[in-house]
Order: sequence, then structure tokens, then C-alpha cells
Amino acid sequence: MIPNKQFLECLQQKGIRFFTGVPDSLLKHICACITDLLEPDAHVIAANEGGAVALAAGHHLATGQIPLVYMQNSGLGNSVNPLLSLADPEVYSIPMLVMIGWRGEPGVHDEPQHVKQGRVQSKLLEGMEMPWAAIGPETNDWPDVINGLLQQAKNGSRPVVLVVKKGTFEDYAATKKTPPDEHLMTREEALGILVGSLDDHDVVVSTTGMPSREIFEIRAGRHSGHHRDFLTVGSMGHCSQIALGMAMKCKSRNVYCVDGDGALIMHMGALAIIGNCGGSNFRHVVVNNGAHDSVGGQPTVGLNMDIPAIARACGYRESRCVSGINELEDAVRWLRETRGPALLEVKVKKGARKNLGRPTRTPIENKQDLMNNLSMEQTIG
Ligand SMILES: Cc1ncc(C[n+]2csc(CCOP(=O)(O)OP(=O)(O)O)c2C)c(N)n1
Repeated sequence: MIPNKQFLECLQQKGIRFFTGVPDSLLKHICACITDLLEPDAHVIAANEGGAVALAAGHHLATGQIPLVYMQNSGLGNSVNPLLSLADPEVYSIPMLVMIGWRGEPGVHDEPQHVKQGRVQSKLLEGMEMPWAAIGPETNDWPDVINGLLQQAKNGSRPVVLVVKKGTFEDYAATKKTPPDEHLMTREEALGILVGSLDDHDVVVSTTGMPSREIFEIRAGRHSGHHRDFLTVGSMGHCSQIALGMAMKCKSRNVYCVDGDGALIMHMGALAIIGNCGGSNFRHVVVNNGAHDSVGGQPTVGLNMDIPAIARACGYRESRCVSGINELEDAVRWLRETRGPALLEVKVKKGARKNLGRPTRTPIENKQDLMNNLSMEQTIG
């Protein structure tokens, strides 16, 4: 396994001075090390992976240096456009080292949303004509691998890819720790109150990562079935548009989108579309812990922005922010009674239960349960 600090120092010695990306669980130790040791002008956690490629391009234009972009392989889709139409040697020809965490590597067990992405990843990179090399826990000559890639980046003035397999980096203990704000509730407590306030006809579309896993367990614990929830296990940042598409057609239902701050920021343009096209049945709950909690807790800018004000400016009828349990109980009542599109931001602390499970229904079963539920109402109606 590779010691994180040694890896970072090796990149710095080779001239990399700027790091940007979106965190990944498989890269969480190296992401934690980068976040911990670098100054804010040397490291930016980007809104999405395409934005990270563009930030890296801007850094290169200003300095002539080769930057590093990190991402989970699910973020490759977000970055294909700027990789091919901005940084590609046939366009602006901008060198960068793109480090990709290989979720769903063939032969390594992973969740359903990662399996196909992991299987087609090499073909995608080859189709994009991106030079790439992989490292894993047993790759002792990793400095040579990086050297080789950086030579290609420099000589061809082009993006190159370092694919990182599961278990490559050692554990990293951060030197700067921000203790969780004990006055705040946990995300799971907040979701428990929200789910408890819904009626049988309400539908939930929840975001990628732990929020959906918690909603699944809350429903299981209350024996209330999973047919009211769409758990967006992949496609980070898109759950609000799924909810909007559903709400536009299911006008007799209240549709609750349960979003995370990282996911909201990833595709924040969605707010403007909801503000303009969302109906009275659209209700948006943003559970804001200021972090990418599901993949290691790296910070987002979620606590430095006024999400309710942004929603109103985008056309939402109403919006509010709460942080206490008592306030939340009032606020979920308010949300239920308010004409949408409406948004409730709930500030929570970072962290989740250690024994949090994963949905035991497959994505297809989840879809089928929900569609049966929605169509039943249409038949009755
Ligand atoms: C396009 C894409 N990039 C990165 C990831 C990895 N990922 C999964 S969940 C997550 C963090 C989500 O953060 P947030 O929405 O704030 O919710 P939290 O986990 O903090 O509750 C990330 C980065 C992903 N699934 N898809």
C-alpha cells in the first residue's frame, strides 16, 4: 500500500502544484491527505468533475504547470466534455494528470451502480484516446508509473489518466480535525423526522450515498415498505430532476426530493429549472452537513452559502433553513402545508452509524415497487 504523504510529496517533486476534484470513497485517504496538508490556493474541491477539469485547465493556462484532477470513475461522465473539447490535444491541448478511483473493477465485489461503470471504464478511456495506467496495493514501482504518465502528459501536452484500484492507499489520520457540532442532529435523525411526517401518498426521491441508505433502513425499521421511495444510488446530483420529472406527472402526490449539499452543488442549475417548472407538489429537502459525508467527509462549500435565498432567487415560492430537532418538527409541518416548489434546508452534523447497511432491494426492484405504487393511484384516480 502507498503512504499518502509520500505519494503527495512525489507529485509535488514532479512539479504538480494544484489539485482539484470531487472526492471518492476509494480515494478517501489520499483525498483526506490532500485536504489536510495543502493550502486553499493549492487545492479546490470542485462542484463536479467537469468543473475540476476546467479549473485544472485554468491553472495550466496561468502557470504552464501540470495540475492533478481526482475523481471517482462515476465522475468520468461529468468530465468527458471538457476532457475531449477543451483539454484534448486536438483542441487546446492542456496537460493534466487525472486520477480515477476504480469502483466496480471486474472481480472485485461492489454495489450495482458501480459494476457496469467499472467494467467499461478501460474501454471508455481507450475510446477517448486517453493514455492510462493503473496502480494497486501491490504496485511498488508507482513512482515510475507516475513518471511515465507525466512524461506523456508533457510530451503530448495532453491529459493522461492514473487509475487507482481499491486498497491502494494506506489509512490517513488527519492532523487538522474539525469536531462535529454536537448541537446539531444527525442526518439520520433528521430523515427519521421527515419520513415520519409523510403520508401514504407522498413519494420520496433521495440522493446518492448514505442519505438513501438511511431512508431505506428507516422504512425497514418501521415496516412501512419501500414502494414510496426512489433511492438514486448512482447519478449523483440528479435526484432533484428525477423528482421534478415525476412531480410534473403525479400531480395528486407530494414529491419530496431529499438532497445532499454536495449533490445539490454538483448540478446546482437544477434549482433554476425547478423554480421555473416545479409545481405546487414539489418539495425539496436539502440535508446540509457541509461535507461529502458518504465518501469520507471532505468539506463542501455548503455551509458558506445561503441555500434558501438561492432557491427563492431561482423561482421557488418558499424556502427555509432549520437546525434544531424541535424546529425541524415545525418545519416539516410547514413544508407539508406550503405550496411548492418549496425548499427546506436542514443543517446536520457529519457522520453516520457504523453499522449502516445498504438497500437489500435491487435498483430494478426499487423501480418496480415505486412504479406499481404510482400506477395504482392513477388507476384509482
Ligand atoms: C458523479 C459522481 N461523483 C462522485 C461520486 C462519489 N460520491 C458518492 S456520494 C458523495 C458525497 C455526497 O455528498 P452529499 O450530497 O453532501 O451527501 P452526504 O454524503 O454528505 O450526506 C460522493 C462524492 C458519485 N457517486 N458520483
